[in-house]
Amino acid sequence: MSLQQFDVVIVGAGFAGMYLLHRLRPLGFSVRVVEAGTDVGGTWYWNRYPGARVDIESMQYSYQFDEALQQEWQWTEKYAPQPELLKYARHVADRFDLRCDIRFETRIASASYDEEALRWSLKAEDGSAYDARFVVMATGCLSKPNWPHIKGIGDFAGETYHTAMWPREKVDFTGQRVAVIGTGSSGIQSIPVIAEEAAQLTVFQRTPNYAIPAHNALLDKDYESWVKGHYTEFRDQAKQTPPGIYGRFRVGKALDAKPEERQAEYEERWNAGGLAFMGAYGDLMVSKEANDTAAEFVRNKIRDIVDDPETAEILCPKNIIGGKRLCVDTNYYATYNKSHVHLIDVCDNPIEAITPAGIRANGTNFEIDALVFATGFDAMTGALTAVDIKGKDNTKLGDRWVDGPISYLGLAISGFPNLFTVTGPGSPSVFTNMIPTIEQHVDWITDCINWMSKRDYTFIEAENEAEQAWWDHHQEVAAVGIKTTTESWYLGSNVHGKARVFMPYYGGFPDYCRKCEEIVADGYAGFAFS
Ligand code: N01
Repeated sequence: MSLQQFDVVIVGAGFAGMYLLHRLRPLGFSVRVVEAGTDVGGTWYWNRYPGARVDIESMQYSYQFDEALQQEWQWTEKYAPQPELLKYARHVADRFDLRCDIRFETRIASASYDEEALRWSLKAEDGSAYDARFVVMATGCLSKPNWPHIKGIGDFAGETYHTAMWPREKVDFTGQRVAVIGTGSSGIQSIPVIAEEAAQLTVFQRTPNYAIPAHNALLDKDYESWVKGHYTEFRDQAKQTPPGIYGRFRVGKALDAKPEERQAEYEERWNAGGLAFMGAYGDLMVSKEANDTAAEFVRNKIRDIVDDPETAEILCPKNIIGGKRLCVDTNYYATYNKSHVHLIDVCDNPIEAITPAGIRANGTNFEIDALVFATGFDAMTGALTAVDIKGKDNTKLGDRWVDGPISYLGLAISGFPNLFTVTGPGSPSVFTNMIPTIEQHVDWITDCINWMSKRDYTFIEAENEAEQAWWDHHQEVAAVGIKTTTESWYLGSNVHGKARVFMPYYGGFPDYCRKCEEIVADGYAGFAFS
């Protein structure tokens, strides 16, 4: 196959890749997006498991770069389900005529930087090759599935599924004995739906999780009209909050409130539902004692919902609330009241083996017909190091990051010139509403490439010192409070053998944006150009 040359090659056609293409093309750059899937949508293309839906309210989980787009699109539910999110991505691709510059069903295998030509050479698994001045990795934070380290993982003789690689056609579990391993967001969303079909459902839980009810419903038309009438203020206010989400965040301390006030506050937030529960007080992620008040509130809810006290106790998390990503559920805990749903605690005694007939755990053989891995992702770095990226001096990104990632603002990595990452490690990314965060990164990257082009610069590289200073700051911010006291995918501790380093930036979206703006105002301080 012949080599194709572009100004910019973008890897991934999710929300980041699509918006990058839309921004770069009218500026006169030749652009090619290369995507492994058969369609746009990224996360919402791959994650089709039963019950998959967004945990940010739909009215906020959308692009804001085009007023007509945000006015015309109509969500049907408070929290959009995966098929509707995919429909939205497809609508954007059609509306802005993006598909003609996207090559689908093509997985990039390697990217190497030519220090003489100051260009990247990319090769795909299908043999196609691309040459580009710039590469933008728009590969997502949660896109490389994590397969657990369990003996006999490939031995099961029945159908095996991973929530992050769900088949495109409907999977029918009717009459089947199904096992689910994993109780993170994907497990918590899929378990109640699988339980509706399966004859028997056995859930293997290593760490119990906190889930706040979604109270999902059809989208309130009056609310939709109000938001659409005030979109600018609505979006602006969202950007002033740490997670970039419109909502009520209290700065007061849980420990200063009287117990009955606290209870009322938590109750109100539980009844409203969703991630805003953690906005109840400003010290919940700072003080373990404060956190305990919210954690115990949720544990008591679990004890109220689940009929069998023993099962309820197994479901009650012992770690802090908000250490792992909070889950947003529909009927999760109540599902364990169904007589055909069983919970197996594998916290102290890990699953012994996967066998041809099923799962062996706690000395028992569980015979099943279908096995679902809801075991998450090699988050933040997995999709980047899965590509054999070689920068200056032929250094592999995987080697550079063997002790954990380091980057300048989650946007660029020293030693890897002319390569940008969208929502990379060191940026707020997964702590925020992802689409606005993606837009902020894409705007920054596009403006930077355009700025360089106007000055005839062909080389940009994050400087070592600036990168180290940012990373030190990022780690210092993470170390304040109690966030890092829980093992989680934020730290990479869910992946066997992965370095334990806190990856998303915890300083909040507003401060991060200010830092990005200051760097630009300072002539892209911390970057070298030629
Ligand atoms: O993955 P996870 P996820 N034996 O890593 C368990 C986003 N998301 O796909 O906690 C037994 O959270 C593991 O146990 P432990 C969201 O940001 C969003 O659910 O490591 N169990 C854990 O219970 C989310 O946080 C939505 O002890 C094993 C589970 O597998 C992120 O994606 C929906 C095991 C993995 O949970 C990841 O969520 C879905 C083993 N050997 C996802 N290995 C929305 O709502 C792993 N586990 C938008």
